[in-house]
Amino acid sequence: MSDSPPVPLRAAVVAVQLPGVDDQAFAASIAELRRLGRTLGVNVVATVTQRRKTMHPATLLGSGKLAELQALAGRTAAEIAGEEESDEVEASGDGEDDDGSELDDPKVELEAPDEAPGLAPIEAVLVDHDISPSQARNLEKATGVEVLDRTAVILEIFRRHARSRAAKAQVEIVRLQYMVPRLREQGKGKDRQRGGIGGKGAGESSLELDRRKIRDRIAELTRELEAMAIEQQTQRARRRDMSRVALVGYTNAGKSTLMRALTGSEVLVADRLFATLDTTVRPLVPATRPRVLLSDTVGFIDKLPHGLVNSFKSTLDEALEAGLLLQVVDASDPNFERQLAVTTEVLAEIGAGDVPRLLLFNKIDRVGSPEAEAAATRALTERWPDALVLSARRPDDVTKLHARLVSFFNRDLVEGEVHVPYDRQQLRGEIFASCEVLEEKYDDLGVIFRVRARPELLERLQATP
Ligand SMILES: Nc1nc2c(ncn2[C@@H]2O[C@H](COP(=O)(O)OP(=O)(O)OP(=O)(O)O)[C@@H](O)[C@H]2O)c(=O)[nH]1
Ligand SMILES: [Mg+2]
Repeated sequence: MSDSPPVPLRAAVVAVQLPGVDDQAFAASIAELRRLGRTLGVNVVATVTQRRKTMHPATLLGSGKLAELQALAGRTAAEIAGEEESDEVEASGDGEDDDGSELDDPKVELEAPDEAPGLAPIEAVLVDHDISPSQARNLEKATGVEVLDRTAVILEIFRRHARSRAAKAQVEIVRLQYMVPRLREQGKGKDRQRGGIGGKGAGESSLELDRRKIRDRIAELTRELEAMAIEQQTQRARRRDMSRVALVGYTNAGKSTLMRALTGSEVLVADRLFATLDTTVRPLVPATRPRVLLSDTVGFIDKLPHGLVNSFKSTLDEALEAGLLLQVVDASDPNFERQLAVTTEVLAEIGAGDVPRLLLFNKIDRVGSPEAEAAATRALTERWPDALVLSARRPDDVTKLHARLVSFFNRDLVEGEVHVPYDRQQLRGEIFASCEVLEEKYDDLGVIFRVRARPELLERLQATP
C-alpha cells in the first residue's frame, strides 16, 4: 500500500467552538488538524465552524451548518430532503433536537485561507473533536462521505508511519480498541468497502472481524509486545549506567534534526507530523569520554488519543530512564506555549515529571529578521533563564548544546581506580567506552586504571571480581 493516495482527497474540517475555548486556541486546533490532514494527503478545501453552548448530540452542528456541509459534499437540497424522509438521523441519547444552543459564528482567523472549494464536492470530513460512533454515522449519512474524527486521523498517521514491529503492534492495538465500539454501528450500515482515508484495505472488512476476534488479536499483539519489551529491557539494562539524554517534545519541533546534528546519525527528518515513531539511541558525536547516549522519541500532540499515550509508554521508557531530558520547542510556531504546556503535561502523565530537563527553544532562525530573532531570544531567555535558544541548522548552536550536555554529565563524574586482572581484559573495552581513562598502570596482577566515571558505573566496575 502506498503511503499517500496519488490524488489528494478534498476534505472539509468541522469544528465547534464551545464556551471556554478562546479564539486563538480554537483557530490553532483547526490549523493543526489541517496539517494532520495534509500529512495524510488530504487537502482541506473548506472549514465549517460554529459556536455553540454544547455540541449537537446527533450531528455536532445545528441544521443550518449541517446543510452548508452537505452542500460542500455536493448534496442538493432535494437529495437532502429525500434523505431526511427515508433515512432518519440516528438519535444519540437525549434531546437530539437542536436546543437553541447555537451562538453567533466564531471568528476564525486561518493562518492560510482554505483552497478555493471550487465546484468539485468534498470527499471526506475531518472533525476536530472526538465524536461518538453514532455522531460519525449521522454525519456520514448526512454527507455521504467518509468522516474521521481527530483520533481517527492521528491513528491513521501512526499506522502509515509505523516502521518497527513494536510500533506497528502498538498502533494496531489502539486502532482495534478504537474500532470495537464502532463495529456494531458499521454492522448495521451499508457497504463500507469503498476506498478512502481510513485504511480498511481489501479483505479486511470490519464486519468479518467480530469482537472476539479483535479481543484475541489484541491479546496476541500484547503478548508480542511484552516479549519485545523484555528484549528492550535487556538492551536498556546494558545502557543503565551510561549517561543518557532523551529528546522529547511536540511533533515537528525538530527533535530528529537535533538528533542528526548531535550524533551524525541518519534518522528521518521530515516536515510532517509524527515522522518519528520509534526510539533511536546513538552516542554523541564528536565522541565523549564517558560516552553520552542520545535518544530520539515519538512526538506529542494536543488531545493525543489516550490509548496511544499508554501504548507508546514502553517506547518512552527510554526517556524515563534518561538522566536528562531535552524538551524541544519550536520557537517559530505561534502556538509554542500551548505546545510546551502539552508536552509538560504528557511528561508528567508518563511519570517523567521529575527527570532533570533542559528546555530548548529551537528553530530560532525561522522567526524572521535578525531584529525579530534578537527580540524573540531576549523575550525567551527573560522568561526561561535556564533555557537554550538555538537553531538545529546552525553548527555553532549545536556545538554549544553538545558542550552543555557534556558538562551536565561531567558534574556527576567521580574519580577512582579500577583493577583489571590480566585474565579479564575484556573489561578494558568497556572501561574505555564508558569512562574517561586518566592513567593506566601495570602491576603483577593486572592493570590499574585511574578513571573518571559515573558513580554507579565505578561501583560496578570495582565490584567486578
Ligand atoms: N528552519 C528550521 N527548521 C528546522 C529546524 N529544526 C528542524 N527543522 C525542520 O522542521 C521539520 C521537522 O523536523 P523534525 O526534526 O523531523 O521534527 P521532529 O520533532 O523529529 O518531529 P516528529 O518526528 O514528527 O515528532 C523538518 O522539516 C526540519 O527540517 C531549525 O532549527 N530551523
Ligand atoms: Mg522526529
